[in-house]
Amino acid sequence: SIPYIVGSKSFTAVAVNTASKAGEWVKSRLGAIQNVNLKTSTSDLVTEVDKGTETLIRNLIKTHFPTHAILGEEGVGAGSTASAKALQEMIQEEYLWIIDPIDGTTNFVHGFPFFCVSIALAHRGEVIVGVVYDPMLDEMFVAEKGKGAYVKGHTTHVSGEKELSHALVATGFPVDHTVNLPRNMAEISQLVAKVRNIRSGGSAALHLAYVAAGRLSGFWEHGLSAWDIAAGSLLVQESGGVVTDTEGKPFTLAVRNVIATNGHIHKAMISELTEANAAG
Ligand code: 2AM
Ligand code: CA
Ligand code: CA
Ligand code: CA
Repeated sequence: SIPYIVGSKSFTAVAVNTASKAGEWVKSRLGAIQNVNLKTSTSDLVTEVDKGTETLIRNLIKTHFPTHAILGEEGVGAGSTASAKALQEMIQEEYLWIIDPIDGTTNFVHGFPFFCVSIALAHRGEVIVGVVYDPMLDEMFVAEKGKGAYVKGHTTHVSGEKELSHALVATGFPVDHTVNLPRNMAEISQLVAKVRNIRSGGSAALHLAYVAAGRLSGFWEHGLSAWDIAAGSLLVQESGGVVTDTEGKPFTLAVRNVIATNGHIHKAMISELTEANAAG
């Protein structure tokens, strides 16, 4: 079994404390951003707060676990996702922290209060701790592999809707306008008439936390990276939900196109997505 405690330091305690400090910092910078830079397009933003917060998180993790590897969005070359090869190498590491200092940067820049800090710890490619922290609502979502998930002292459970017609689902509009956006549009057209409604809040990690907490019945998005989904995937699984790729293949950290649901609507959602793509 995996040791959750090394010396006196619990992995989960370090993840939670780090996310808390990072989230407080991000919140304190809301409305005080100095520089917004474009990465790949006018929809792909980064601020000095993203970079500073990633440095803060890296330093705190290194203080406690100097031998652990760290993969973070802003530590990778500008505008790039970690190459498949680099990711495959990194997930061999015994312990790999996977961090997104601000998930929902566009929201952060515009003052739309839906963004979070995402911190996960993977043991040889399997996520064992996942923490998503929303500093605006002061909600710390925490999951430990095999031990469940909780927020503010309450165990989280996915929602109970069994029919698509009763489901509230979310998606994210892809920044990549070539392949992923047309596909996503076809899927939205297909699903919007089948489900109760669709939301797009702009933070994949927070959407996953909301599936875990039963506030959304499901979520899917194309073109995501490991740091968007590492923590949130464990939250959903430990809350009784299901996470796969959009074709239904098992979840790994290398999956780009993700669907997470309460389990009951998983097959039905995948078949609607498949139908949308066949028609498109
Ligand atoms: P970010 O805010 O950390 O960049 C919104 O649909 C989701 O997509 C967010 O989780 C956002 O993460 C992510 N995202 C933003 N730009 C992206 C890009 N260029 N490629 C992939 N995902 C991106
Ligand atoms: Ca980004
Ligand atoms: Ca992200
Ligand atoms: Ca980010």
